[in-house]
Amino acid sequence: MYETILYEVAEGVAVVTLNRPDKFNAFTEVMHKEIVAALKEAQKDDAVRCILLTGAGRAFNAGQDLGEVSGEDIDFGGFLRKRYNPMILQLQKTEKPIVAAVNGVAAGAGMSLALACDIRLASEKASFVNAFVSIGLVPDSGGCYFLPRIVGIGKALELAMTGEKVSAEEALRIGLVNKVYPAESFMEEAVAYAEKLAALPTRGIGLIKRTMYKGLEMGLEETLDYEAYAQEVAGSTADHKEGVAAFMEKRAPRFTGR
Ligand code: T3D
Repeated sequence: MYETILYEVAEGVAVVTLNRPDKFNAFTEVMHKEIVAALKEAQKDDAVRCILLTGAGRAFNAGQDLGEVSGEDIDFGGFLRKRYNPMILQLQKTEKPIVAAVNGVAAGAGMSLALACDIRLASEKASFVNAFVSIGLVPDSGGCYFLPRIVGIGKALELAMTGEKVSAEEALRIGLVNKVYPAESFMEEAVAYAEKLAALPTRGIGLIKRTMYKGLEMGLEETLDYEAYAQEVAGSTADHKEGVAAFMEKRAPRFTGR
């Protein structure tokens, strides 16, 4: 059904694999559209309670396919607004946890894509390259938004201005990724991590995601108010009732995502 990605659902997890391995999974117009479509499909499907985004072959994603644009006179603003921005906004709009399983290099907008996911898991073979500066460009696709929020402005400016490669080990040290796993068992570990998230209260997690990101933009009073609203919604879910019942009955909860 998709040309440039693979989409598979099992055990509550939709695995979206960027699938142009010979081009390091670089973005094309079709891939942008398909990622947005896959995220919408996962959002609608009650069987999906976590999304795992990864790359086929050696790379996670190398940003824009430069072969697709070289020699073209590009309207960069229009290009980004039409192709990249809707993808990044769709990641944010998806009220389910999105985990990036960074299997190899994430460069340019591929790095931005990983940054826009909620959690980043890295193979010990992964690396991050803010490659924009090497071709005279500015971090896009949310790179100027997420990178300083994740690693702090000092490190973000350093990575963006130098374009230097960050290893998985260094990425863990600076908080760019949440966990690093051995390359041999990486996908098993990443899927197991996603399955654990998928077994948690999905609506509550969706509300955590929305409220936390909103909190980045709001003052304390507004955030407190939004938390009160989000708690009203979370407090009315079956998973909240189940969580409390399980605690009182001293048993493990069985969350259904409702
Ligand atoms: O129009 C616009 O540009 C606006 C949009 C901007 C968004 C952006 O993402 S701008 C940034 C674009 N991306 C880059 O500049 C990264 C370019 N690639 C690299 O710097 C390096 O390839 C990597 C750091 C990603 C990996 O280096 P390395 O040494 O591990 O691998 P390699 O040998 O350079 O690449 C392996 C293959 O993937 C190679 O193909 P080949 O020679 O084996 O047939 C290479 O051409 C291909 N590849 C890697 N990146 C891209 C790519 N092909 C097309 N587009 C790419 N971005």
